[in-house]
Amino acid sequence: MLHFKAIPEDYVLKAAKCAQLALGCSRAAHQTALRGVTVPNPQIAALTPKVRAFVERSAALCQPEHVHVCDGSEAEAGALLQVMQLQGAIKRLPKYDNCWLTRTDPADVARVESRTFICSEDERDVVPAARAGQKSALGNYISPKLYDKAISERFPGCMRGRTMYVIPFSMGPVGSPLSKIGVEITDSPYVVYSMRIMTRIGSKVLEALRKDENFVRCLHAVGTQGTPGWPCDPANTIILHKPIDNEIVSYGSGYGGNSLLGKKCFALRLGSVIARREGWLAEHMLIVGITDPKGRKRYIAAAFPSACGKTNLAMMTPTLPGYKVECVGDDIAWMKFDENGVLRAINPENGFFGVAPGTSATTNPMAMATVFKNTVFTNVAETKDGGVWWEGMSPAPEGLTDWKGQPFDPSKKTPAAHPNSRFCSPAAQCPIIDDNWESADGVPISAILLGGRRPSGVPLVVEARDWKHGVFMGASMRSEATAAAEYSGKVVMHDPFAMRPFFGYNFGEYLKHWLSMAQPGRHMPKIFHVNWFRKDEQGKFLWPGFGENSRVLDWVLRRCDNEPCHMETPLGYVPAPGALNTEGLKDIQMNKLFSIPKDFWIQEVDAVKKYFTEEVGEDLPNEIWDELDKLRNNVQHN
Ligand code: OXD
Ligand code: MN
Repeated sequence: MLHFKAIPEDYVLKAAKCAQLALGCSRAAHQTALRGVTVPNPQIAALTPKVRAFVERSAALCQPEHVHVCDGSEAEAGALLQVMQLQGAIKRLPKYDNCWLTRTDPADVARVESRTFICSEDERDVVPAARAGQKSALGNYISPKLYDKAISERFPGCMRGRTMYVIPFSMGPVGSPLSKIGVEITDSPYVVYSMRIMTRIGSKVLEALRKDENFVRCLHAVGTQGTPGWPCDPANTIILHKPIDNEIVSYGSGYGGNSLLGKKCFALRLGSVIARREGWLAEHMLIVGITDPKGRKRYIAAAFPSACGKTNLAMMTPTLPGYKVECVGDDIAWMKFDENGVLRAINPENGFFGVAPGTSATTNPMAMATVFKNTVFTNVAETKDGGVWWEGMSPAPEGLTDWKGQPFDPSKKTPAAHPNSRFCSPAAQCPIIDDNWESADGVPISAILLGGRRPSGVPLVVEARDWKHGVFMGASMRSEATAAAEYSGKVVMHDPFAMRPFFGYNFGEYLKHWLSMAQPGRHMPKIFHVNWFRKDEQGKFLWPGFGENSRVLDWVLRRCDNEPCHMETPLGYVPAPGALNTEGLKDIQMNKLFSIPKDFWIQEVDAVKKYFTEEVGEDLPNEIWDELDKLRNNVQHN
């Protein structure tokens, strides 16, 4: 709970009345409107007592000039765009339909993992045994005392002179038994506009709250430093989660996962805690539907770290004849076994916040067909005809303006678009959005893929022998760092289940939770590890990737049918000779793609052992130690 002093009785009513005028009217007009207003605002009246209490406490703390409760209407969206243009926060991209460009402060361009914390009374709730009292790679702990201090040092008066927006939002289709509701309070119209793309917001959510009053409280403020169009406070940025209170508090950054609190903070960090409590899984996974040439449709979920091709796989254009891919989601899956023992998944999001660089008509034509309407682009380059450009889209056109607003000089090494530049587009616009993407029951999951960027040693695809082995594969995942967070360089990092930055609780307990999913009567999806990124000695990719990954999916689905098209290796099952359809592909060096170099794997086992020992310790389930021993043994006797 946040504690603040009481506020004058009619403060919110006055501010809310003013908010009727807030979007697009002058400061003087607001001040006039604030004087002596007593008429209850219908939006305020629509708030449930708990939401209203949260709004009042937040207003007392942040002292905004106005409060605006978002109804999610088109008129409101138009007004927000107007406000942002006046503030210099966005500009229209005349080349497209309702598309906008934002340039952030250059110091606020990615998630900041080092300033992202989980709060609990007991550190062990958050950090595995081996790291208690120390810095952990698997969870940043903050005590309740420091949590309160962090808030009291940043929030008092931080919205003075600004509008405080109240965004009721639903993660998942409104009313689905798998969905959850949040209320985000923010002083950033960019966040409001992005949240209306990324989640379902407004009056229909308030309506749902009347049936079930529970919601996650999300408080966000950008701070008072930064560039004129992009206020932020990089020196004091902090992202706090308190699972016990269903609370998220974020200060100082307007960007992506730091500020669109439904995404990483709610759907993954708090989501993973709620999922464990309620017996389901909240995962960093895309969800995709695949129809095979026989017309049978299956769904798979896939966990890859940030910027490793989740959006590309989720919208893949298969090259294998007769296959069709449809997209349910590109980043997050909430999955629960139903009463028939089938794992069913929803995409809790409503839009794509995709990494722009590398997206092109060749790599992801469906994303290209999605993003040029109703989209907010952030930190991409601008073309002289009012369009956008990023590295990998096409040859660089003349006359680009780079992501910092400067003329682009191709002779310099710096990119025109920031490597973590993004598009934020409504999912419904994707030409291959799945018919069931908003199904209240979710879609049935047949297989789970895990993977990362592994330039050497790791085969194209390996099937886990069973669920336990699959959980071990997830626990030992590693991947090259990307630009989605503050890391730099091509260092290979441990990223278990692609969740390292997103665990809401002790990773050892997370593994136990995954292991506990295997229960009699349940149809356990098969688990596979894939690696599209293996390179040869010259640094050239060994596998063409993108649409050609349909060949791997074909094998995966045949394995889901228990077709005996596999063979055993020390790592698990791989395609039997000739079983992976490579027809029509040239120069594929299958021996290199699937080789299992003994020295590499002995080192890999050592690295994973070191990681488990140093980062997890006694919280690591015995089953996972057993699997590691099995792997070591298999590799040594290979
Ligand atoms: C994302 C991420 O933005 O994983 O999806 O960083
Ligand atoms: Mn992600």
